[in-house]
Amino acid sequence: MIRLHHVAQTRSFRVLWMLEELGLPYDLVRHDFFDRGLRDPAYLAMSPAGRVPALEIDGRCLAESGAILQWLAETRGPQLLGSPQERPDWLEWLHYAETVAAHVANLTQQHIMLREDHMRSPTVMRLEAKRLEKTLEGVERRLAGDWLLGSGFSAADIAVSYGAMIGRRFVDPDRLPRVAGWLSRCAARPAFARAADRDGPPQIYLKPFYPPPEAP
Ligand SMILES: N[C@@H](CCC(=O)N[C@@H](CS)C(=O)NCC(=O)O)C(=O)O
Repeated sequence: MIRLHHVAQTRSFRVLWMLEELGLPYDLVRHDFFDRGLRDPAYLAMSPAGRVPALEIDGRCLAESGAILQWLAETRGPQLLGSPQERPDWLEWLHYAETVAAHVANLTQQHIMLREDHMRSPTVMRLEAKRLEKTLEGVERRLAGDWLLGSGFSAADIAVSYGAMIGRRFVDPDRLPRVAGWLSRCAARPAFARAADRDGPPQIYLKPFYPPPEAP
């Protein structure tokens, strides 16, 4: 039995998509981002920081989306590990995904979670949007073919593209044509479409774009 603890539009989408790519049967447990459910002691026993994703698998519960993707690829989907020669690149991208996602998370806090204007910092919002853009420029420079690795689609694409897709709500992607093409190829995958169907109604990002505040 595999059971994914999930909130729509969050990093647990990475795992949802990976499970669909692998064609594995799984149960989905939906959580609410805005109630205190993720802080419940029973949930904290599964996910130390009370975050999603958490995956019940192989008689335990595993947190951290990067670790989960790696475990799934190593145990059930070697075709998503990239070629052996590219394993260092695969690992680099798997972790780069969190370099991207950290800025997305900060922007999400600033634009969405902090509900009152006086709680937000326009300086942080502008800075984080620039820093997110820099991480996506890094992807733009490295993308040479259809996928992050020369050997083809892998879990690295799943890991990094989640942050890039949400990141487009904070950074104008028009300046990053290779990233835009790569994201279209990701979205065209049948497993992505199945995961998107199961993701659930949007809870967090209700606008297509959240512009940075004007500089004074
Ligand atoms: N590095 C962790 C980060 C997990 C994480 O922060 N998830 C967010 C959603 S994207 C979350 O659960 N936030 C709930 C909270 O902060 O209370 C991973 O990749 O799984």
